[in-house]
Amino acid sequence: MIRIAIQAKGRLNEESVALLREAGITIEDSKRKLLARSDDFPLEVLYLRDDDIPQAVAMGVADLGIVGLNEVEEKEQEVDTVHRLGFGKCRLSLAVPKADAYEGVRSLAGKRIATSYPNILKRFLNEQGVQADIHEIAGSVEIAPAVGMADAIFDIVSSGGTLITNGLKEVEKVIWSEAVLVASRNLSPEKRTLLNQLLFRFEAVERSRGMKYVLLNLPNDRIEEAIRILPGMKSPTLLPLAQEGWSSLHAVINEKELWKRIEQLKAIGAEDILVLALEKMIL
Ligand code: PRT
Ligand code: ZN
Repeated sequence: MIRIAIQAKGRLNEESVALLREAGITIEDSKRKLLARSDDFPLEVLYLRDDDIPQAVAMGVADLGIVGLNEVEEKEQEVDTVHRLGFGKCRLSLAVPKADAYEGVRSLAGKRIATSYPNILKRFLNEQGVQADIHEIAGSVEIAPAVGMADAIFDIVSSGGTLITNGLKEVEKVIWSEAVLVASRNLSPEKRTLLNQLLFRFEAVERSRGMKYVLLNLPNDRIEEAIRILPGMKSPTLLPLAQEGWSSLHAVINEKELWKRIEQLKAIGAEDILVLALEKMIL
């Protein structure tokens, strides 16, 4: 049995649950419970606030955790970051009021900076050799300058819309974050095996994201060209059709290039093109 801590509610909750589900791990629907068991994998889910996940994993209260890299870096707990999960992407940035002059990090010397991430900010300012007054606040950081609580802020930015709404401009992008899988450093061999099984499943899910399975028929003398249109494939599958001189070709294509490739394939004589959703890619 392995225990994974995920965010109880908030931005990472839904995608964390979805990732487990796509990896074939369903969890009893128990919004009110702190701990829930999976029926189809020896796994328990512990629902926590994201701030508490790094420590829970470091202490061994949970074996694994899904949490923003920003929290891992801030909490400075002894955990291993074993996999980047590709969702919850954001950055931690410094921002100042729009009208303020800004000429590099030195402009922040002696200023008061409001943040919920004092440790990351402290490390950054030390690296830059800049002394400033770090003012830790738990939330609504972006209003601090307008109410006279700070001269600058250091906070999470995603689209940048919140900064604009609050009359601020982003002046330094300090770290990039996304949801990561963290693991305790003292996993038993049994738990390490379960972690490896989980990672194998997560990777299969990630690989299939944005990919489509394409089947088409084409004349045999066009096969070479078709293979050139489908780069990156080790070797597409070819099956002879009952109709003399024709074959069926199966390939995996990234959704982003799907239409371009299909037009090229049509141009060389491909017919009866089927595009199917791809569930999992296991290599
Ligand atoms: O209750 P709990 O403590 O668990 O949740 P929380 O309120 O501390 O965190 P939550 O759910 O807001 O965010 C969880 C994690 O999501 C963060 O730690 C980040 O890793 C990640 N994440 C990704 C974000 C954002 N994007 C994001 N945009 N977290 C917060 N924001 C905020 C940002 O601070 C800004 O105020 O959303 C606002 C909108 O951002 P813009 O730039 O798109 O306007
Ligand atoms: Zn939090």
